[in-house]
Amino acid sequence: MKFLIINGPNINLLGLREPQIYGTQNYASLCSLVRNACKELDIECELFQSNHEGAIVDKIQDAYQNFDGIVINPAAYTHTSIAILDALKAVGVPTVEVHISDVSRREDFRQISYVSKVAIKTIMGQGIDGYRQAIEYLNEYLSK
Ligand code: CA2
Repeated sequence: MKFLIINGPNINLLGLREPQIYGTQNYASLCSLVRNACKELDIECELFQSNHEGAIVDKIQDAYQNFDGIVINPAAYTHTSIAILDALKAVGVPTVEVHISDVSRREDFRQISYVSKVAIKTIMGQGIDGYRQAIEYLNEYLSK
């Protein structure tokens, strides 16, 4: 099995500021956690981070017939991007949405998620461990 892990804008700066919201771990730690979680389940993985909406759309399109599942934290694009939603719908690859913080308890402008409309599950407020939970959920979903 092969998973694509996508992170959106500014996730590469994790750990730099706002530790009360996003924790103290940096992006390198997030990548290690993801690699270890996949290794434990014998899943191949590719990590992709971009600050550009179109680059994320391109990567989702590349996932067509190349990946069994997608874990995505679209970051701020969660709340704005119909293009990312449409790309996920177009490729039809089972997708789990992750948010490090509990967006449901934050500002009004974070209350809409376009990706939630296609995601088989959304995990939020679990810190970076949410990525492990997403990988485990996707693995169980695809193993059924
Ligand atoms: O909680 C999440 O995972 C978010 O997707 C993170 C996004 C935010 O726009 C979403 O509403 C929720 C922001 C990610 C990066 O934010 C940083 C903030 C300070 C320092 C470094 C990164």
